[in-house]
Amino acid sequence: MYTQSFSVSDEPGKQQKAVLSTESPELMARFDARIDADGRIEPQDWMPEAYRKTLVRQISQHAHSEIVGMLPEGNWISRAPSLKRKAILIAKVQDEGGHGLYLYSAAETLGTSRDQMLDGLHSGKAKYSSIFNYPTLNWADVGVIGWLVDGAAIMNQVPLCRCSYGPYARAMVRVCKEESFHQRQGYEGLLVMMQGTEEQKAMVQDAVNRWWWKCLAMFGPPDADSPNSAQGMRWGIKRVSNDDLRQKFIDATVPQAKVLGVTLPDPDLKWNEERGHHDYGQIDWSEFWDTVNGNGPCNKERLSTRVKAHNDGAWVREAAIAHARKQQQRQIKEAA
Ligand code: BYC
Repeated sequence: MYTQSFSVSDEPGKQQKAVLSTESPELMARFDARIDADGRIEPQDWMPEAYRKTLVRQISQHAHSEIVGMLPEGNWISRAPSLKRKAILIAKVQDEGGHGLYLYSAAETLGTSRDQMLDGLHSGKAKYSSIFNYPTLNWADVGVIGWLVDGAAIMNQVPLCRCSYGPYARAMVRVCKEESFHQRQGYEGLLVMMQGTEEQKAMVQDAVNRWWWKCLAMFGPPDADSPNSAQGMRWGIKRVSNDDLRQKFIDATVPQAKVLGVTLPDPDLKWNEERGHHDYGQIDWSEFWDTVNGNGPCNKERLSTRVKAHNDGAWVREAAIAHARKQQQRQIKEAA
């Protein structure tokens, strides 16, 4: 199966059982008690190997999503319609790079090096969010990514601020503050376009039509088909299930679409008084899995751009290491 390079075994329960059997019952009991009391696990604390692996899998995937997520919007920096929009977009794309760095650092506290994680991404073994494998065709896509993609990301990420693993939870607090600015700048950009010409309004509607369903799929497979959810929730890594987050996102977005003056492309979308939620239509899961498995419209392009950027940046990494070595030698000399 195509999977994360650092995920637990593909054979359900196998690796976990093997590892747990070698782990001390007292340590395990102390860990479980801390989780049950809604306490935090820190890098120096003992943790079961499967918990560590699950975190590395999720945090590294999250970090990869942030840095691959810079690409679809980065394409528009040189074509932004005004200096103001260009400055906002540069700041946003730069923030995403920063989010990737916080997250790689959080994953490093679990004993996996950044080089290992990047090898996983560049070799195509590690996953990143499906959403970044679709093209950005017009300027309204930048607004819609801010409004819907960042909006979905916030919905998913706010509960992660309460994740049981301290470094991940703390990184998410800062990420969420910045994501909230990203979401607002997108929505504001779209509000301006919707007060413009008929052509501008049509661009916004077209972008909404193309991104809506992909954003719903971003939350991951339905709970019944989500192999990692039960354990992730037991460990306090995930706090809200994929389907519940998806529903919260839909309920929050429908009134925003109304204010904006766009239609969400789902004839089955309607308020259900009994459930107190919106009903919605069928998500195309086979298209989602094709994309996750490397066959979406832009997977190859995204990966080759990332690999090229990494290779082109080799001299910067070498120079930084040489500089750090020089400084260290100087400090040793001064201390002698
Ligand atoms: N895309 O058992 P499940 C951003 C995988 S970036 C690809 O439900 P889990 C932004 C899943 O990994 C936002 N793969 O898994 C940046 C698993 O495969 P593996 C990124 C997906 O972990 C720039 C398999 O499907 N956010 O905000 O319990 C500009 C079964 O799924 C996806 C995060 O990464 C997907 N959409 O739940 C703008 C949040 N969905 O790993 C915006 C952190 C599922 O077993 N991650 N898969 O091989 C999470 O919250 C959880 O990992 C997920 C999945 C909800 C995504």
